Amino acid sequence: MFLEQDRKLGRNSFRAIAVNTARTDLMGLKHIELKDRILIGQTVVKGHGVGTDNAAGARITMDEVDSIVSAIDRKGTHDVDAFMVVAGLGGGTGSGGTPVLVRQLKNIYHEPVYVLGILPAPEEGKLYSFNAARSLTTLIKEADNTFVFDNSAWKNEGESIKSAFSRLNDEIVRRFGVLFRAGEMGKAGVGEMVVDSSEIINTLRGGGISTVGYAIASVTTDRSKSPLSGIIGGITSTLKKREATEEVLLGEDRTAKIISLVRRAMLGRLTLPCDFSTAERALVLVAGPPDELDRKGIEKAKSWVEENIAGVEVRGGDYPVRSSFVAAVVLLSTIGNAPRIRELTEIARETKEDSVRAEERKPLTIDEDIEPLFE
Ligand SMILES: Nc1nc2c(ncn2[C@@H]2O[C@H](COP(=O)(O)OP(=O)(O)O)[C@@H](O)[C@H]2O)c(=O)[nH]1
Ligand SMILES: [Mg+2]
Repeated sequence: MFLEQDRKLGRNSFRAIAVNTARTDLMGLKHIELKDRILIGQTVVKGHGVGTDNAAGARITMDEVDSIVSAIDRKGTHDVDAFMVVAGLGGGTGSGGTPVLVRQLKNIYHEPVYVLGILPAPEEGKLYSFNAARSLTTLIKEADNTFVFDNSAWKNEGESIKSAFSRLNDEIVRRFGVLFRAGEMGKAGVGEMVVDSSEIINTLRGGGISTVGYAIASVTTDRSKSPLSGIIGGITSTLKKREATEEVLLGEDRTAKIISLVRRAMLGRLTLPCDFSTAERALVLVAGPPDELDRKGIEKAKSWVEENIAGVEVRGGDYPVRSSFVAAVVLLSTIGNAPRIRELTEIARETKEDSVRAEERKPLTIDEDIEPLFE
């Protein structure tokens, strides 16, 4: 999805390979070349996937991690700012394989290794929650930081998780696309106070779990205009027009507009809903047409964020882009508390107890010395 956005923008911000134990999962990809799709575990599961067995996912990834790393190396790694492993954490391959790959990448490269981990919705079953809890526990130890996106917080009531994927993916790309590209922009130094990739890296250096807030506002009063694709709008422009133009910027005080937008980003739905007052560090990013990127507004918004999180380190800057929208992205790093993570831990504990009980349960046997009539 990040590659799709790259293509639409005529950029080359991301390089990616895809890894899975299931051939069908790899076949469905549209933006990754065939040679960059790595099927692992062929001798074990014959391209059928590991199902929900994340221990098998981990084992297979361990056995074949060298071929994954060579595929990454072939894409060119000399100029990357960071590595990002993107995976759903509820299944088998992503859940088990991600921590393994992260560890290997950290052993080989100097650049930070991050994860974008997607939490399953409860309707996917307890086993998915169990897998996600185990994977996250391991990731917190292995990765430099783990961004979390919670499917259950983003899917609509009554909507099936599968039918929601493309919309959810759009929400993911919209947020992380702006964040990661902003760091890249820093090198070109076009904005007044652009962020550099090192500032993103420093924001994330506490490790643990991080979450991202986002808000958007129109800069014109022309409500018929809805250019929601592009860097700010994501890929498929699923954002409702009403939602986008909810707050019309023009005519308001530019400083106040930026502050209210940043506030909206932080108080609105985060990729992982959580108590933001427990965040260690934050990064505030305001993207939009240069005329709208008010420096004082960004500084004041940063102060406001600083007052509202646990730590005192708040970095930030602007990201000038051609658009009729202004977007605020707030990265809240190393959070201390999220209800959904606690819920996952709880479900995982119950699932573990259930399976222990199942193992202890043995069917009745007579004496093992008495031979049956036939075997
Ligand atoms: N948001 C989002 N989540 C997805 C998508 N595909 C899979 N997931 C999530 O990732 C989980 C694992 O995917 P699955 O194919 O079962 O596992 P794996 O391929 O063995 O890692 C699913 O249960 C979903 O919660 C997607 O396109 N978008
Ligand atoms: Mg799969």
